[in-house]
Amino acid sequence: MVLDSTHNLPSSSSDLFRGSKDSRNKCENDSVVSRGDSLRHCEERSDAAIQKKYNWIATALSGFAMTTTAMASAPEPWQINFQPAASPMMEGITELHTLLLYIIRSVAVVVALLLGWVIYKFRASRNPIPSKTSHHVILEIIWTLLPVVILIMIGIPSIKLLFHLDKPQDAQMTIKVIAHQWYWSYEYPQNDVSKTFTYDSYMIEDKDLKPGQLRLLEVDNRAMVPVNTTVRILVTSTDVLHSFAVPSLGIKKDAVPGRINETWFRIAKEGVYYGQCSELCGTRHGFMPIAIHVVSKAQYDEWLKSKGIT
Ligand SMILES: [Cu+2]
Repeated sequence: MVLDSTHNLPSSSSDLFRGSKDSRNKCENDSVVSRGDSLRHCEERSDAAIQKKYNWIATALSGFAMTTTAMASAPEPWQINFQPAASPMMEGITELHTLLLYIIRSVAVVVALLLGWVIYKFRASRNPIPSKTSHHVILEIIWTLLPVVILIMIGIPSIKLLFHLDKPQDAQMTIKVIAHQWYWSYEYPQNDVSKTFTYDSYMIEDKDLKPGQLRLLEVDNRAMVPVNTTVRILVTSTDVLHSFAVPSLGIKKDAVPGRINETWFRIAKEGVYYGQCSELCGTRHGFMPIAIHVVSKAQYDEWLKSKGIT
């Protein structure tokens, strides 16, 4: 799949592991220079490394060989796993998803083994006179407490994640996303209100696609965003319910006429991140994609200049 060349992602699973090892080594070196700051950075980096590792394991365990060479922010044919996380929100969602997978698989394995053991050990030929036990205090305590412990293990990280997803910490800029039947408008509010500008973003029809452009995903005017910037997104609609959804950013916000919903993201890699309207909004619901183009701060300033903002 051809995507924006600015994507600079690991080309194989061994690169993922190499990446985590490198970052660990760098951490060790950093900590010689300045202990306090570097320790925090070390933790952040090693968290990211561990998560990369888990993502790889989750992909492998799912039984499908998802190629790591074309990691991108668009869907792949036969993809069953998430798109690679491109924002802190999606990193959190992927992490929780991986935790849930481990828990679900453990429960499935334990139940299957228990069932097999019961079928074998208590079969009629071996137990002609079945036990008449109807109560077992210890067993009942265990099968009540165990699910409670599992639910707490799931509940704590998911509530933490919900709070994290809720609001941006000190957003550096705001974009207002306005949904229409069947296209998006992006409004860039400026301190000087007269300089606020808006433009429309329509899907490129099949007949107009250029080589390398993604069918049903590419648009004529992408939403432009600078890299490493916390962006507040305000979502609304002018006609019916739509939903602003970008999988690699972990965003899915309803666009409701007369209301404004809020979400945020922060993207660390330049590139193009694709999404689609995720609310059945009419006949052309499937033809109003979202393309977020993340560029360097210098390129973003250039683009702003072209819009008359200095
Ligand atoms: Cu829609």
